Amino acid sequence: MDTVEFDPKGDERGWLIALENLKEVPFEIRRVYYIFGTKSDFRRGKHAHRDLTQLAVCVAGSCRFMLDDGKVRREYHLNRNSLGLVIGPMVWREMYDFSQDCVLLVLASKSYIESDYMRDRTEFDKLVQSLTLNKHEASK
Ligand code: T46
Repeated sequence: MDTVEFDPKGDERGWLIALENLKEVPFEIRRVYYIFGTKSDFRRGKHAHRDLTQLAVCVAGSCRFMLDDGKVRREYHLNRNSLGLVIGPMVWREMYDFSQDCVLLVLASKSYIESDYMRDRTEFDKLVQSLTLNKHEASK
């Protein structure tokens, strides 16, 4: 999980930000979706993905992300359309504090597969623990 600052191209007409595969976007884009009209007192997400990388950007308005890889928990405020947030696999995410005008654009490395979602926090914590143990064993 990391933030990336895009380079807006501006002239007297206004602004443009371009995002390309393997350049600003660190993977091949397979899917695009956008989230809008979220009420400010609702939290979205509350899940992790087994094998998916995404880049999220608030192209209008703002929202906050809480990302937690089972060891480190961080909060991000996506409050400008030049700020992208890269979210790798095995990261618990929650999005909240959506402004009324928020349009959250998400670029994804894979098609939509419901079985890729882990929506149970206990299951996620167990998997993180076993992956950490396996890594530790392999490094011996
Ligand atoms: C994520 C965060 C940032 C589809 O049919 N196709 C899609 O590509 C997606 C993303 C969702 N859906 C359906 C599944 C649900 O019936 O749209 C409905 C809402 O999806 P969900 O409740 O998963 O939305 P969020 O905002 O909780 O999470 C979404 C993404 O699903 C998730 O991958 O990382 O945004």
